[in-house]
Amino acid sequence: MTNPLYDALFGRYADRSTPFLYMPDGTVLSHADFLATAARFAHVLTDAGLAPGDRLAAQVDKSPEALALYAACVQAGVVFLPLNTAYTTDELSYFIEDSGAKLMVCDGADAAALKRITDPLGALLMSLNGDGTGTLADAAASKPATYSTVQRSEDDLAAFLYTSGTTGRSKGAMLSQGNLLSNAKTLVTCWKFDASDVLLHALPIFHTHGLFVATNVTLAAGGSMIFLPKFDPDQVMAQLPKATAMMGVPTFYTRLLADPRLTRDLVEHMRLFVSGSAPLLADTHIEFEARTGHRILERYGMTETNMNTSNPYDGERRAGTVGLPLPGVELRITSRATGEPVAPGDVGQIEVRGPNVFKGYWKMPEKTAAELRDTGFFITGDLGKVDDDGYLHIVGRDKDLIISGGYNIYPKEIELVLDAQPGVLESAVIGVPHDDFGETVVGLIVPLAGETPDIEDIKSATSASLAKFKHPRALIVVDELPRNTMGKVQKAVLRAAHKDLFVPT
Ligand code: MLC
Ligand code: AMP
Repeated sequence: MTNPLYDALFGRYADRSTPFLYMPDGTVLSHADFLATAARFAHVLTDAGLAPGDRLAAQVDKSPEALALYAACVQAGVVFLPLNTAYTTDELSYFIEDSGAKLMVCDGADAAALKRITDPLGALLMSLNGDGTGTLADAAASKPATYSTVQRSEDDLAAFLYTSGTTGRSKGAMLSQGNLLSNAKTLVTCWKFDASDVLLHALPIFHTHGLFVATNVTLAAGGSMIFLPKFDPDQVMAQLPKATAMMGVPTFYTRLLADPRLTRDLVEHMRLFVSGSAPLLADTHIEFEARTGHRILERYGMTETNMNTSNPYDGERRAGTVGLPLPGVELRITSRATGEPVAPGDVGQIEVRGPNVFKGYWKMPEKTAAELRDTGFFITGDLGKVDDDGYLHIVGRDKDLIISGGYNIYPKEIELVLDAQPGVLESAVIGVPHDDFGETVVGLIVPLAGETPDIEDIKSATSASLAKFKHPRALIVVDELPRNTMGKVQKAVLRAAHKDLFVPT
């Protein structure tokens, strides 16, 4: 039986007692122990009636068991749908229903609230807590430590990751085994990962960066990870001496730089620092090199495509650029009007094609057709240009998107909530520069004639329905929104007017 993703990432380590996860409390989990847990979980999934191709949604704290659930899904051929732990019950309800998930795995503390959603949808519910306990773990305890891996091909789906959209409705990006595997193999080669690597892992494991880049690359190389629950500067400083590589969003690097404990001595032994998910300011790149002697390797990717470009491991890592197309990835810059390539060096839409590009959006053929051309090129929604040496510079976004601390936030989703509040005529949500998160959310509210909206009530309403990272950090009441002759809100004007709100002047 073959299952390309399982075989490459997990199967070959099943009987190895080599270290896989170093936990902050000093415990070490071997590859074999990790895979035994995954196999037991796979039995639970199969016994619960999940067949290959069924979806399993998981909103669980980061833990070895949470990662084993991913491995279990790959082994049982189940499509893994990880969800941000910050999502509210309102948000989760959409993902469970839209994906048609057959099983939802959540923290025990949320089970009662989620049962009210899963029951009417006919989905099963199990719990897995941050300490590895829960009804899933209970059911797994009596299962065998080996599982007969389900046969899959590279075309079969391995995961759904939901990404928000400009309409406010999230889209499930369908990722195949081949998408994930091709990218993992490419990155192992390009970034020279091997079994001696110890990756400092402080990212969440419900997004591309923490799961499909950091984890898959480590697994594909046979290496190990220092598995931290989150980015905590004290833990990171304590663990850096034991690591060979780290991957992070730019906020990790600005926070490290703000800490006097980051010294050349502390990280001299490190092999690699990678940044992505949001723009790394050239200043951060330069300051990091001056302090540590390391040039951060910046790369560019997205949920739908995994990684597209990377600065070179050996060649020049150029600050302010996201490097060169990865092997196997074709990149072109096109005109928005014609869809044809622009002149060399000109700015246009960034399009990519390759084995890394997803299979489309779940049950959304029109959205898929709008972004994924028949030729296989995916229109990323990012704007960029390629310089004379082939390095890609991202110069902006053609999509109304805010990236805060590496999390994507689509203004439309917040505007829909603000517009529905009493006393509100309309709203506009923008991203403004923020010295810690890169960008942060600001909401502009136009009241209905003669009314004074209650800002505290509006904040409570956004808290109830939207994940915390999406909450506007400022809500500003304005008389009207600037519009162009077509009647479209001029967000650039608003961004310029409020650009200094969250950066020290
Ligand atoms: C947490 N908060 C955020 C936030 N993260 N608010 C805005 N943006 C964020 N990213 C909230 C918290 O709930 C808290 O609210 C307050 O902000 C301050 O919290 P904090 O303690 O400073 O945050 P922290 O827990 O330290 O988290 C910050 C962070 C984290 C940057 C470490 O957000 C993070 O790990 N980001 C990584 C995201 C990621 O993995 N992106 C990859 C996507 S994949 P309060 O009210 O309680 O104070 C992708 C493709 C690709 O993009 O190319 O990789
Ligand atoms: P996501 O949908 O969460 O996968 O986010 C993908 C988006 O993050 C991309 O379309 C880019 O806008 C942005 N992104 C990822 N990496 C970088 C980077 N290195 N520089 C600038 N933007 C990036």
